[in-house]
Amino acid sequence: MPDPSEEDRLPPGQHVPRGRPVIHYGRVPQFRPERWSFLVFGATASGEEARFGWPEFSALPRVTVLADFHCVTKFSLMGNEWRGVSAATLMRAAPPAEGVRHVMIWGEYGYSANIRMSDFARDSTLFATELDEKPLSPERGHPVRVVVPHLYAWKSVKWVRAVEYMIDDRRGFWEERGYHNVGDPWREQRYSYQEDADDGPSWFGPDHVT
Ligand SMILES: Nc1nc2c(c(=O)[nH]1)N[C@H]1C(S)=C(S)[C@@H](COP(=O)(O)O)O[C@H]1N2
Ligand SMILES: [Mo]
Repeated sequence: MPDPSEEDRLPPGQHVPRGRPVIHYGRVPQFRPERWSFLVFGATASGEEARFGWPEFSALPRVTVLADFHCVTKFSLMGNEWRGVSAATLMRAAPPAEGVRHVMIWGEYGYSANIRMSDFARDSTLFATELDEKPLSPERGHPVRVVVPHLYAWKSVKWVRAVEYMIDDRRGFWEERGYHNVGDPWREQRYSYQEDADDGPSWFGPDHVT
């Protein structure tokens, strides 16, 4: 039987599936700690990029976030206990320049997702290393994945390797392929045809007014 409180927590059009689906595009990368690095680049406050090796990243303080997780293909994974480094902690370690309004999150093999700085800076946005008190499994993003629980799950980049601070918005992997630039599940922002003019960058160049 579905838990009634879970039903109340479901955004429109979502359901709780049997089991816990894993999905991603492409293959699961191998983690090699000695080769792994995490880069913060783009419009940083210092003008320099910041690089964290695995030991440096692992030394950052962790928080726990309890959150549901909504895939645009309409299943939701309820009650996940994520543990990891909050976006706020990362921003203190490698601050953005003034005027940064958007962030591109980069995963292995060039997967990417753009989010607004206001979404990145939420308390519940984190770089998770654990799910339900266990290290992330390889297919869930080991060693680190992003979790942005209040947006559709394609924004929660697995195998994350970099964060790019941006003054102007750019579309990520799925946002370029017809998915909504913002992706709020409570507003059912699934597809780009639903976008208002201020939800995303123009498709036709920066000077084009739509
Ligand atoms: N690097 C990477 N991250 C990704 C994806 C991907 O294809 N590559 N897929 C996204 C999508 S569409 C979803 S629904 C979630 C699925 O997370 P899960 O496998 O832990 O359920 O991961 C997201 N993060
Ligand atoms: Mo998804």
